[in-house]
Amino acid sequence: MIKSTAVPLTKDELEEFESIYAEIVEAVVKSNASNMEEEEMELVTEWMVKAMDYNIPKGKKLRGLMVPNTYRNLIKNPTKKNMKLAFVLGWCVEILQGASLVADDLVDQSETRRGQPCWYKLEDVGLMAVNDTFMIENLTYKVLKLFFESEPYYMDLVETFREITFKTVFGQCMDCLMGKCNDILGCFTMERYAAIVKYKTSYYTMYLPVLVAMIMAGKGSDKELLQTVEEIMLGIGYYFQVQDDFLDCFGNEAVMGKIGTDIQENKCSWLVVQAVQKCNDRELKCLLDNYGWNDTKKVEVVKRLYKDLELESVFEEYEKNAYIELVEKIKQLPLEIPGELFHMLLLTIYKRRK
Ligand code: GPP
Ligand code: MG
Ligand code: MG
Ligand code: MG
Repeated sequence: MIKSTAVPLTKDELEEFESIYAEIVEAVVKSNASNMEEEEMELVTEWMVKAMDYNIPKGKKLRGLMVPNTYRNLIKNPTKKNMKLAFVLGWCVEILQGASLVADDLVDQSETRRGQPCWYKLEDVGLMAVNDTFMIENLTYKVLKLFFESEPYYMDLVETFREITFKTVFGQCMDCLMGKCNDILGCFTMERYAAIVKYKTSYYTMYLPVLVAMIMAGKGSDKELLQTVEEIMLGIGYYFQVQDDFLDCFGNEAVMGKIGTDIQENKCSWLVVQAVQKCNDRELKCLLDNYGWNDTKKVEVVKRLYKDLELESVFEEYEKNAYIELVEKIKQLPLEIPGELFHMLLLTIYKRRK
């Protein structure tokens, strides 16, 4: 493993990033108060803050931190004001992520997230979570407006968040449609898997944070450069989702803070695609009989089959090669974009266990 020479965020900067969250909440609360004068609406603001605090700041913040990280490596000596804006922009990505996770846990029927019950699982939330996904998603645009409206690149940011969210919901739709498929051989192919991952995960997880930082840094209109960056980030995103799928079955729930549901939900997961490719006729029959049921015994049978097919070592081999391939691609990046930065981003997820 080679070390990256990119400039990481300092301890002070990490602390500043954390502390800006409270400032963002304060700004939207204040904006609510001046836009909705009815006393009753205070209850809404109270609920909003509760939904925000539960769903936004408690994650790894991998995506959010990528924004200032990227900005810092694109602009050598950023002003204090712009660095702060990069932190706020990072939180915008985290807000969108918060909304996405609330929706994802609903459709995936998950139990826990980030070490706590999923939002929709709370007694006083339930299906209100559907409205809360709209609320949290819209907060992304509220925060953009409150902090970026006077910047020349404001509309570019809005359009970018909108476009990428649109791609993500298409990916989620495809992911859920596969969950209804009972033609294992026809549905669980590598090509289909790649399409789902590109849309549901890679765009918003990997390309969005880098793209918005590039827009802030004035590098958002070089089409060729953007295409190169898109390709590399989609590659890293694919690797990220393969890890997520592997951990869904083989990860430690306590470390990850979430309990896997891919087998129960009949997901087109990397593991099932690998299994289909390795299965003999008997094993395929076993998969057909047991995959996609919310039944502990059946889930155990599938996990046993994955073990027998040695999917853990298939994953280890994949991970090793994926890293080497991605580093090779990064080395070929043009000079106007700092390759070390992408290497640093890759290292933050390499061999992750959560
Ligand atoms: C990951 O799928 C994809 C998302 C979390 C995207 C959500 C986006 C929306 C617009 C709803 P996953 O279900 O494997 O993630 P996890 O394992 O974290 O539940
Ligand atoms: Mg999920
Ligand atoms: Mg999902
Ligand atoms: Mg998953």
